[in-house]
Amino acid sequence: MANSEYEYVRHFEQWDPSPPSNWIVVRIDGRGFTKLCKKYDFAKPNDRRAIDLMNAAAVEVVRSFVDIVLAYGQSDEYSFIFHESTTLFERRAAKLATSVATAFTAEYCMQWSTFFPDLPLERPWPTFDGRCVCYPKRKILRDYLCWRQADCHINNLYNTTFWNMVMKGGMSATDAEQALKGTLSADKHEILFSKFGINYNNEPQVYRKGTVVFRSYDTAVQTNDVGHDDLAEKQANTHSKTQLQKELKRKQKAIIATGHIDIIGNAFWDDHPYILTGKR
Ligand code: DGT
Ligand code: MG
Ligand code: MG
Ligand code: MG
Ligand code: MG
Repeated sequence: MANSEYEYVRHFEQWDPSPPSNWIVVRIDGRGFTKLCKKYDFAKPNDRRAIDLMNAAAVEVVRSFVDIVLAYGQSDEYSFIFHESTTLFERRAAKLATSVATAFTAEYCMQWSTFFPDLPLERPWPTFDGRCVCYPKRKILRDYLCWRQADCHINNLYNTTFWNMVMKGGMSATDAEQALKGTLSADKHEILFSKFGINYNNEPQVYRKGTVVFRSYDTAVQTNDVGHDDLAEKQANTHSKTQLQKELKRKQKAIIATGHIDIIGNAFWDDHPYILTGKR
């Protein structure tokens, strides 16, 4: 088709592909959630309804983007890991980040009433920003996830101690903040135990570890999941389907699992080697 005289404006657009063979992390984060949590009176330091809503939205995002191999969330943020070989949107950073952030925002708002049945969502709607970061090696991607989970731990230990000092200990926020200044992890454990009888290590895993979302190919689960029609179709199509189509179908059939698991150590990765290798 002939170009119009206006066509040249296209050249002003930025082409922003993520470099090849990099793991692409899209991290979304709630906009102004400090205010939002106050407005809707979220429980402190953790509101289980809010966390469950974040996780429900993340599960749907993982379901709808088959190239996401794992997601990790805590507080008002979620990191979605796209496989290093993804070709989605020609790996364009803005397209990936905006598509994930808007899908997450839509899910979060749609499912709000399920988790907050007595609290109608008013304007301003919760929204999430999104950014892409590329990691050229599995080791660096693992370190990225360690960073986010360590952040979850550090913040949760601080917030748990702080809010116990304020709500149970009757301290003012300023005094509690002052008292916690310069304290180490062990000091906070000690305050929680000696003053409030709380063993921090017994606090719910969901608060201490955050949430991991991934595809599970547990054979027992899968067998139940695959109906007879599907099996017949599978057999009939085995030879005509390309490897890629089969792989896609397999991913679509997988169970989207969530867990409040340690991802800093090796155990989780050793148990689920296919997540980063793609091999099963
Ligand atoms: P931003 O991201 O720059 O727009 O600013 P914020 O306000 O979203 O701040 P951010 O993302 O650094 O920190 C998350 C805020 O959300 C922080 O103030 C703690 C709050 N928050 C997250 N989850 C909970 C919860 O379960 N309960 C309560 N009370 N607050 C929470
Ligand atoms: Mg922020
Ligand atoms: Mg935020
Ligand atoms: Mg945040
Ligand atoms: Mg279009």
